[in-house]
Amino acid sequence: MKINLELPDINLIGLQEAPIHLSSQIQPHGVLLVLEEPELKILQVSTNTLNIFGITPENMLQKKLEDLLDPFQIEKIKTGLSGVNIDFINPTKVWVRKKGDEYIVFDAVCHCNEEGFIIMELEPAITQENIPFLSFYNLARASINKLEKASNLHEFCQVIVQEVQKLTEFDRVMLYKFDDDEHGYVVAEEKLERLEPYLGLHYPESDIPKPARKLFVANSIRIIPDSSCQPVTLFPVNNPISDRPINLTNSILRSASPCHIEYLHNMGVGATLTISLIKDQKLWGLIACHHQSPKYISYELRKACEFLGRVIFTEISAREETEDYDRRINMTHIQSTLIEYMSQDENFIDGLVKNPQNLLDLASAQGAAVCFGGNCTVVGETPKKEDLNFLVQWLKNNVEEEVFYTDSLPQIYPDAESFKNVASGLLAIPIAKRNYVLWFRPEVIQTVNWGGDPNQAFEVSQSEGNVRLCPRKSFELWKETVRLTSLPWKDVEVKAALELRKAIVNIVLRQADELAQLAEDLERSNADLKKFAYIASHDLQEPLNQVVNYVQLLEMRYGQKLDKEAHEFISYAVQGVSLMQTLIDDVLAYSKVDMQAIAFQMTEVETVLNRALGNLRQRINETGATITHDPLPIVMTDKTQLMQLFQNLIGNAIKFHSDQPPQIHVGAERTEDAWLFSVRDNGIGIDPQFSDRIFVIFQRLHTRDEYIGTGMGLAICKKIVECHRGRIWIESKLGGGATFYFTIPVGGRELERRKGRKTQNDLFGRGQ
Ligand code: BLA
Repeated sequence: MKINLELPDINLIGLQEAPIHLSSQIQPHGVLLVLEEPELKILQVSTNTLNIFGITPENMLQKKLEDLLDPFQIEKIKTGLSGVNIDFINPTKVWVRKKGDEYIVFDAVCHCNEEGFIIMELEPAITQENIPFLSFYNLARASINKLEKASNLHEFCQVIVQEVQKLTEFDRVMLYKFDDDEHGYVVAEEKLERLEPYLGLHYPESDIPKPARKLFVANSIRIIPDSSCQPVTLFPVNNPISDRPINLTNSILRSASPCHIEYLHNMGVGATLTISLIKDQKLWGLIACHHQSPKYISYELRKACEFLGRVIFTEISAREETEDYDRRINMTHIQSTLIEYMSQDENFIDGLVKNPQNLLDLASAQGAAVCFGGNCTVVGETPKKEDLNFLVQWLKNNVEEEVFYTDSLPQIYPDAESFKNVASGLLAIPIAKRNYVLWFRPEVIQTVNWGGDPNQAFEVSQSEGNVRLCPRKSFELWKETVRLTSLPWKDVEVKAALELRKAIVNIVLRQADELAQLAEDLERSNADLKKFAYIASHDLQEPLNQVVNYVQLLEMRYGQKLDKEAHEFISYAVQGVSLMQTLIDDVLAYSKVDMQAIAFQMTEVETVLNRALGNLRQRINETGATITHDPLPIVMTDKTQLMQLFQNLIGNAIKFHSDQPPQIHVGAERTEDAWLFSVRDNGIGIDPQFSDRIFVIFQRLHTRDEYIGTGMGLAICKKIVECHRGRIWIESKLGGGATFYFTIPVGGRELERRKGRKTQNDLFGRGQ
């Protein structure tokens, strides 16, 4: 809560969080004794003993408990103290002789405090009998029957306050619930008609400071029977053994802090009874009872209320959980649909945004954006793209958590004011630092009804060097309109976003894994191929040579003795061997084309082409081929591979000539980011349906009888082009000649970027 104070150097937190359990003061309607085990020696006593017992506090300190109570009661108390649960003897009726035959009956309640001292508190008994448990039960049962009939949570809360009001007859009974930010509001109220209603009013966090909340978790019922009473101090003030104030956390008589007493006076309250409602070890809310005048109720009745509080609260929790459960089931359904789509799609972002409604419903948002790699894909109502980019930048610099959310973005990121209509609320999950999934909620102008001005929840007063807090005087309805604020993000929604984050991270990781696996497989198959090529060239070459040598020997030595058919067979064998040799060479050539092995350098294409033509000279002459070309550029390539590429393509064009002498033209054309080369011929062409097959390793469209060759040439071409990050394809018609196209990107991406920068420098002048 915002507090406007002009006293910056005052330790507000210290004042708000004063240790109220160490007050050393109690309410005067009872007597408190601090006892030391095992003899139950009296160490401290409240200073009202003279009034109540007729014994001065000083005299009390000379005594043991057995000097005060009769042996039967002492026995009972000692048994209780040595038992498992001290509460079994609470309360014990005890008779203390005041004078002569005058006895006073008390309800004695004992507990052992944190420091190991026994604290016995005596409250005047209303009846002399112990109220049997059954009456307790009957009181509670009637209420529980009614509660079972309540159909919803709201009605249920209303029945609770009605029943507690009937049991206790307090003027006003409220069910007060804490919100996530610790302020609270009245969700149900039963009151005398003439009192002004507090139902629906909100109260600032500071009305019930942290230490008070902590006490309420430990000690779940508390009574202030007379807010105007004068508290009494303990004697001595400090515990004589520890030399410190005694810890009164679980005391029932502990005096309320003066600040709270003032608060009650300002509110016109004479007595209060407060029952805590605890869920998962946290204070969920309170049943707060007010009476305008002093009012005392017995320990038993208080216990009955506490019991009722516990039982009914189990029911509240169960009902809350059912509502939560239904919401969670729905969430889980939405989540799993999203995750399913995401993992089916190659690009998980498509999976997310393909399902706009689910993405929005997951966080009950009106807009969402998936920002990945500098690109934002949006669904529903979102800020404009430029605004999103700045917002993402801001998140990058300011958010480290796995999830970030606010219901008032403009307050922490002022630029958001311009798009408050769509994004006053933001929920964001960062993925791998630079990427985000964002959800947005519009501004909702809410009017919050406060019990008094929350910005002036209290004042700091200074008098005679004493600084203290005073609660506000007015609790009148005070309306605060909350602007630049969206509906708050609920816990379930934040959790759902976190779950989605986990799923996305998993998918991204899995895809990265798959890519790495693919790369690894590829590397392995390349390595296998290289190994094979090595073996082929060395180990196979030798037996092959042997075959050739012996066949030739056979021909030389026995040539005359062999008939014509035998000569024919020998020539087939030689042909086979030479084909096999070409095959081996080709596989070796193929395996050498390797991304890693590429040596990029500035290459004059014309020189390279001439070298290829040189290698093909004999076949050019044999076929009478003419080869022309466009002016050729200088490009970044691997010279040897480019030469091989031209040699294969032109060799191919010569091989598949028609009945005309081959006419081949090498073209070169600059496109935006590459050189486009072409090799056009007037040969037999191919049926377009085979356009892709021809580039596959060992694929042949013709038999060896028609055209010799291994079917490796074009596969090698394809690999060379791809190693240069280019593309290769053919355009052809059967009988209509063919044109092979391939591209060589200009200098690779890196070079392109460097060049771009240089041009800019040139434009704007260097050194600026
Ligand atoms: C305690 N304040 C409380 C309690 C309630 C409230 C319910 C505990 C009940 C009790 O011990 O009686 C507040 N009571 C409310 C509210 C409603 C209500 C919000 O009926 C709404 C209908 N309080 C202040 C300031 C201080 C402060 C400025 O406003 C000073 C720091 C203190 N409140 C304060 C303290 C206690 C308290 C110290 C604990 C009292 C104690 O047990 O000693």
